[in-house]
Amino acid sequence: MIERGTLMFAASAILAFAAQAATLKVVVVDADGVPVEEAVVSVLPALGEKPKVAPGAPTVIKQEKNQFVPKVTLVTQGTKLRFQNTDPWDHHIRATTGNQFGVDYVPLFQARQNATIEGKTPVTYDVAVDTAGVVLLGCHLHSSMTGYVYVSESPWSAKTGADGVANLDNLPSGEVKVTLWQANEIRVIPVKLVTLSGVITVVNHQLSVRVRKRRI
Ligand SMILES: [Cu+2]
Repeated sequence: MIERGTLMFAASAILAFAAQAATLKVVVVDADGVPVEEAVVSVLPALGEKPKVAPGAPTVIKQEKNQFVPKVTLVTQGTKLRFQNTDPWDHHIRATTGNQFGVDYVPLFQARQNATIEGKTPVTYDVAVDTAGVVLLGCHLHSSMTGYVYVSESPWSAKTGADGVANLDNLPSGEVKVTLWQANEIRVIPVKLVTLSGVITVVNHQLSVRVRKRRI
C-alpha cells in the first residue's frame, strides 16, 4: 500500500507540474520605445475559479529623501505594509484609491510620520491592504512625493525591471488574462487574452506616453 500511495503521489506531482509549466515574458516600452521599469503584470486564468491568493511577507516602504522607496510596491491582497520614515524631518502618508487624475478618489488611510532622530529607530506605521487595486501614496507636507501600491488579486504578478521585462514562471497552461498597469499611462490598457503552453510566451506592449526615469 505504501508503494501504491507513493506512486499516486508521484503521478499527481507530475500532473501538477505539467499544469504549472508555462512561462510568460512581458516586455514594456514607452511611446519612444524606451524600456519601462516598474510596470506591473498580473495573470489570472481566463476561465474557472480565481486561484486563492495568500498574503505575502510584511513589506517595507521607506520614506527616504522625500521619496517613497520603492516607487511602486507590488503585494498580494492581505499583505501588511510597514511604512518607515528614515528622514530627519516629518512626513505624512496619504493613501487613496483611484488614479493619479483624481478619478474614483477614495481615502484609505493616513498617518503622520515623525522625523527619525539620529541614532533612534525609524518611526513606522503598519497597515494591511485587503482590497485588490492600485493605492496612491502621497504626503501632505511634500506634494512631489508620490508612490503606488499595486495590491494583486493573483498569485502570479511581477514588476518589470530596468530592461522593461517581467518574467513570470510556473503559470497555469491554457488561456489566461494578462493585465498590465503602469503609473503614467493615461489610456486604459485592455486586458490581453493569451494562450500559455510549455514554451515561453512573449507579450510586447508599448505605452501611449513617454516615461522619464524616476518621474512616475
Ligand atoms: Cu513628506
